[in-house]
Amino acid sequence: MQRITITIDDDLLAGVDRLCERRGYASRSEAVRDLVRDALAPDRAAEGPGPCYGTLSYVYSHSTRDLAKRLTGSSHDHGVAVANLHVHVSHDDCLEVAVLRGSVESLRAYADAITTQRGVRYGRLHLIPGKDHAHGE
Ligand code: NI
Repeated sequence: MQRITITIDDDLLAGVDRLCERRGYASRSEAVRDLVRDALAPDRAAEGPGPCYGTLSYVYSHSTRDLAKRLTGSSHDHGVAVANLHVHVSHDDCLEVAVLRGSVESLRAYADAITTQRGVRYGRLHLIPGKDHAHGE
């Protein structure tokens, strides 16, 4: 562990303190470490050897014509989705969370194929470095 000193304006620091309060971080340092980890995760996933993991979450309207069928088709074509969670959130909308495994490029391509479909909203890909353990960082 190294100690660094950073300069931060009052508003931003107030935001950090609110984040600590809301999420229950024991210290500002822990909050900042998590923010940096989050920011670096896509780069580290891309740099690391072997496959990475990710989650793709999105909401879609199952009443959009053939959308569910097309989404399932994309899953089969890309072969990166290893698990899926489906929740009916309202009469029209479904929330889907797919756990993905593969190269960063294949995960991004899959996410693009899904989230650009008409009727898909709030698509968000979260890349997670595959190889190294985050414990004790
Ligand atoms: Ni549903």
